[in-house]
Amino acid sequence: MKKQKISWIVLSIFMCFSFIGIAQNPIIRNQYSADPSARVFGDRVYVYPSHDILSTEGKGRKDWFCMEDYHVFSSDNLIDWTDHGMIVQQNKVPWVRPDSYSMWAPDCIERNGKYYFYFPSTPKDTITYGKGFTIGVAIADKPSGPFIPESNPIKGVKGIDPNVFIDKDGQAYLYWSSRDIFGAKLKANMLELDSEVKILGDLPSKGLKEGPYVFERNGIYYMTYPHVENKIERLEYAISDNPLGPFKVMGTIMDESPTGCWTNHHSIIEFKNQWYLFYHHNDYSPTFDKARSVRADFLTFNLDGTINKVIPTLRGIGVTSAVNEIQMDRYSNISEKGTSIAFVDAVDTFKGWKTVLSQSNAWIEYNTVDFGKKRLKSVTVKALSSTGGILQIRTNGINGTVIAEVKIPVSTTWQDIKVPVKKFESGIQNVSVQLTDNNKQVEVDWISFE
Ligand code: FUB
Repeated sequence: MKKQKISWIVLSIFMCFSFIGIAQNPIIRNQYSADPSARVFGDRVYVYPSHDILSTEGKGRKDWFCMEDYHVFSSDNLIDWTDHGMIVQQNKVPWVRPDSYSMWAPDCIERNGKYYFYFPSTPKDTITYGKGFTIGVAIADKPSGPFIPESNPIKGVKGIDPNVFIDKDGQAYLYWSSRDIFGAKLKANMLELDSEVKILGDLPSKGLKEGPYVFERNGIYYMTYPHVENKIERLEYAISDNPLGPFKVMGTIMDESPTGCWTNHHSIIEFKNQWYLFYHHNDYSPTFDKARSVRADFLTFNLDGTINKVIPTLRGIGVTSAVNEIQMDRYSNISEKGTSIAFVDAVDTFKGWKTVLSQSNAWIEYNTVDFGKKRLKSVTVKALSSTGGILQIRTNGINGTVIAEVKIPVSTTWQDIKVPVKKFESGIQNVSVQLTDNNKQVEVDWISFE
């Protein structure tokens, strides 16, 4: 190995803590994460989420949000996500109470080659800044940091969930929430308000609103926000011809979580001519909704600029290479009967999920897999079965061509079973796995081609 290559590897180890390499939802798989603020900087998407941790004795409030730092993640293909490590932590910010565990939803924006990271927390000095949340800024020369926190929070701001929007004319706006949504102009230094604070009062008056996220498309300013119309939050939007309104309420972007995750919090970006919604759900922690995980799905507009409702998926975004592990449990389609999804290890949920096929013809399908041009000769299935069973693997979806038949042996431990691919279809394919026999049960962790 050349010396230059060795030093590059050493450098990468110091700069990036892990390479996640996963396309499906949730996209962040090495920790809990929430409130994703996605931004396109250069040819990469950067995601600045909150970092949920579980409170323990003396660390945060029991059964509540517990957050002590922020990481940033990035990807150039929306599949392989890099964790660039911790960028800001509560006990390194001069104005933050070092044991506040209140580093809630952040945002980041670029201006003149500097990256401004906005974050809410509770101050040490409540006489100067008052009780409750206020918002501070940390500045970096690169989107992945290092970020240097300002000594004081922004004057005149009380609340959470900062969001910054820079208009075409260069004017920057800061939005935040505290039951209602507030907005003000920012000075060119991005650190001070440059106008009166305005309550954006034309949004729904009943129920909590938070997590503002503003963007502009074809001259329409979209104010998007989680809102509690009933019991829990759903994502809604309003539009205007001005960044500070008045806004006209338009409708829902994403319905309430069907499994009751109380919060949702999102951001919307366009990347390589496709729009995306980043949001969160409590995938790794289904019984505790303060330990959340970031997801992403496609977002589309109608010709008149209205937003089509986004139905959350497990499949998520991005093209998965056939030579990587294809996690079928993050499916795009599933048979009505006989297929279910479960954690591989209910104690350590970060080990991910498995597909359980438990009756004949039960199937699962995973879309947008890139088989490339070069013939792939074999497929490996990571499977576990107490009964044994035969799986058929197809490209072109569940009604497509059977490209391999895999005999899964009886076993009490996970096995990698490799068989030849009988027929190869190149390019982007939807892959399905189907159990052929009755009275059998086969669990599949992933499949992968070579
Ligand atoms: O993550 C803590 C809080 O929960 C955020 O600030 C809100 O937007 C909600 O997601």
